[in-house]
Amino acid sequence: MSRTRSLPNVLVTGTPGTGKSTLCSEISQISGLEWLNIGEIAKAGQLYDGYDEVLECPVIDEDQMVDELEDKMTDGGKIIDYHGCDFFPQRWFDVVFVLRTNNTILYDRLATRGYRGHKLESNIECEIFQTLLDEAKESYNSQIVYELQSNTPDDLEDNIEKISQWINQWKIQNSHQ
Ligand code: DAT
Repeated sequence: MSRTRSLPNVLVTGTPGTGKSTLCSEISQISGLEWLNIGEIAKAGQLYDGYDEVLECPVIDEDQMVDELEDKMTDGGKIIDYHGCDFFPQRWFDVVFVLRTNNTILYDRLATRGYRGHKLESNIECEIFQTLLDEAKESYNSQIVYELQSNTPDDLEDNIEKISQWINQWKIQNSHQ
């Protein structure tokens, strides 16, 4: 599938608060990949299918979201971030990065964001049980899934560097096609 793309498609996943949007925004500016923010796309198109009482957030209509993104993903050159990944077609992505954050740091970030009670606890449990890492490994070829620590500004810089290098390497390897 990637043979038809002149630029790769990158997925960044992880528990809410691990730094996905921060990282994607930076990568998008540096690499020229177009950042597709799933939360904003869902809101703009009202692509919802109910409400999650525990996580206190609307539930995305996964089939509608996949239909909405299909053509853009086929073109390549996209970076997507979302706190879930099992409903995206495997063929869409050339690489998957899973952000991981220390529980106490994540707790502070989510509390600052205004998360409380069940919502806060559920998200911390999601990180403790490495739910998104397991989901990514089950949904994609484990050879394209990379775990990245996302605790400090230094980690952010390292991750920007690693992903930029990965994109450059992909371009070199695919330039003959
Ligand atoms: P997400 O998109 O995964 O929900 P975010 O990008 O909104 O997360 O980041 C949550 C908060 O944490 C935000 O205030 C920015 C901060 N942050 C993100 N990555 C960080 C890092 N590596 N070091 C320190 N703070 C970080």
